Amino acid sequence: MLTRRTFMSTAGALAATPAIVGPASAQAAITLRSTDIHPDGYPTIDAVKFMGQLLEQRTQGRIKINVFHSAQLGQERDTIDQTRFGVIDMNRINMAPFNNLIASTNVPSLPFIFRSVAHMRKVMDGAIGDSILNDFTPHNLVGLAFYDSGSRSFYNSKRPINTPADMRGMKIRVQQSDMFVALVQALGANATPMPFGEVYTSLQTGVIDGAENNWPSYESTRHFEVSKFYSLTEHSLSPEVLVMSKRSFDKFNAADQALIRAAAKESVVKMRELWDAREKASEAKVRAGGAQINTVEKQPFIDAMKPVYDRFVTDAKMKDLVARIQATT
Ligand code: GTR
Repeated sequence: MLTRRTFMSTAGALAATPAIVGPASAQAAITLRSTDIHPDGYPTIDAVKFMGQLLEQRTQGRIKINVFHSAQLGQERDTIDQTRFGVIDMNRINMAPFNNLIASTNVPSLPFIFRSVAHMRKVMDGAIGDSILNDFTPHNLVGLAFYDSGSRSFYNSKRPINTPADMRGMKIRVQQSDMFVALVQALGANATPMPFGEVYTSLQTGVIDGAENNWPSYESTRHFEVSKFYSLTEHSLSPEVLVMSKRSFDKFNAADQALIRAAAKESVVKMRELWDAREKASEAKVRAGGAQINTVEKQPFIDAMKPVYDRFVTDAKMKDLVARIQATT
């Protein structure tokens, strides 16, 4: 829903004299509503705010973004349809909640697909990333940019995880993605898909034994207080994505659309600066807060998760994406 700040009397005047002032849509100030589940101050929030500042400057205040943080507009999966229908204009969300809807989004979420953060950035910034962004269009969404999400590792309240066998029988929360369910099942654990906002209480009450996430989310949610064993499996670098409702996007003329796309891409640079700093700060905070961190030998996890590729990388297009990612140096 675009919030138009044009006063009714002005709109009436514009409608009465279109030849002089031009089309009303080119004049009206617009505030885009953007959703995010993270709290204010999280890098994804500040990056979208930065994008909003760029747009505001470049349009003399005509286009702005209002970021609704802390899941004020709903948990991730619930916000997808609202964004598709144009109730929400923009959505900063992880790739995982799209996995069941858009096949190619599974690819960058796959376990151990990226060799490093640098590898992930190179792939997502290039032609492979662009082709995945384009796959949002048939779903009434415009893929604007990818943001970093670090690497996801398992944490739990029972014991340090050193090998897949240590996870056998554990109840692990995953995002609402069949691929993540399969990834956890491949380790012999029980996967419980659940919205992000329910994880703290579920850990606290023992509904689940653990979950998986990056340093900043493990810290900002305070999951480390109720799930102190954080084992550095670093099994997925599933990136964040910034999408816009196609309905909202189509209301802009081509010049404004280009400004929106450019500002989104520029916010990626800002986001990475914020992200790199936040990862370090979050790690320090959880260590100081009593989290027990251990590194793991990754090969047994890589081997155990191989069946996930067989099950999810099925069509020629996905096979090609995986091969191209692996060939990217
Ligand atoms: C975070 C990510 C969120 C969401 C969350 C989760 O790292 O930024 O978008 O995916 O993980 O686990 O639900």
